[in-house]
Amino acid sequence: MGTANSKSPKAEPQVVMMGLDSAGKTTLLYKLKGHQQVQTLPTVGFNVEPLEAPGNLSLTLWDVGGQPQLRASWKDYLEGTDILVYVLDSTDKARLPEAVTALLEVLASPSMAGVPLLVLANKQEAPDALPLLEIRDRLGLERLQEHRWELRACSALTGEGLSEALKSLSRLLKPRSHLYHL
Ligand code: G3D
Repeated sequence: MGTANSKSPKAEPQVVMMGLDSAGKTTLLYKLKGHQQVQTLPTVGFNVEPLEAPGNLSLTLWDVGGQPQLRASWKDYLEGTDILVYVLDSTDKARLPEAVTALLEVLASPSMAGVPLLVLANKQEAPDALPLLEIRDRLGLERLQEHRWELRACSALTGEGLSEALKSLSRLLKPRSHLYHL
């Protein structure tokens, strides 16, 4: 995605991965991809990291916590997004409301109309992780009318659930799949 309004013609799916800081996004990508130079673009004021992901996916990684004043410019960066991957720290009960608010704000952006959503409930190997059903309810996923979505449990630490997450990603990238999965 690079800079705002600088899209080249689309060759591969544009995946935006978001979540609060410490959700585990970077760990997740390292696990999926192996080591790769992560380049932060500090000029835009939040962390935006372009990366290549398995399956010829062009991926942009965002931290969305703590910068509400910058959210007005999101629409410039979200344009052309094919799928939103939202990573949650399943152990961070205190910041779950903030994570939900940030997700709903992103989904409300006009650029996100109809864009499918994959929620990754990360850190599920931790003994104090919230169960998936509770996460589904707290996020209000079943009330999302305008987005196809899937919710997957995973652990970026152990790698558990990541192959299923990639399958969900390809399924959601296929147009007109209308199945909703837990
Ligand atoms: P971010 O890129 O979303 O900001 P990071 O998050 O990938 O930097 O991860 C933040 C912290 O969470 C790191 O711990 C990382 O090791 C940990 N983490 C990531 N994924 C998992 C997981 O699946 N399980 C557990 N238990 N921890 C995870 P540190 O201690 O380095 O801050």
